[in-house]
Amino acid sequence: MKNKTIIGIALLLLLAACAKQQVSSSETVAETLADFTVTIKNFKFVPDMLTVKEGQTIKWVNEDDAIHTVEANNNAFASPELFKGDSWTFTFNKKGAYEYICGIHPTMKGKVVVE
Ligand SMILES: [Cu+2]
Repeated sequence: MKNKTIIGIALLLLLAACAKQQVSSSETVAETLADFTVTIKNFKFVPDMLTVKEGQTIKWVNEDDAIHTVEANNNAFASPELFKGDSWTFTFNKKGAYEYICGIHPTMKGKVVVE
């Protein structure tokens, strides 16, 4: 009886591990769908200026030890806090010019133009 319980727990753990793996692999798929990548490094957005087409997606990746965010001056988008290695994507469905900053370090600036 006790052995069966242990096997049951082991199976549950295995299932949980599989479920977790599936989530991370779908995240990988989502990441590869980004049209452009902006690297956040040394308190700078690189590149700090991008021109994209309507419907295209940009991925921001934080490579700094510091926490950063990506926040549009016109409130069109705002990322959560990005820790080292975190990434965040946003799809631009509306034409226009979007200036953005890091909400934690407002001297960090970037711009996206959507054509
Ligand atoms: Cu920052």
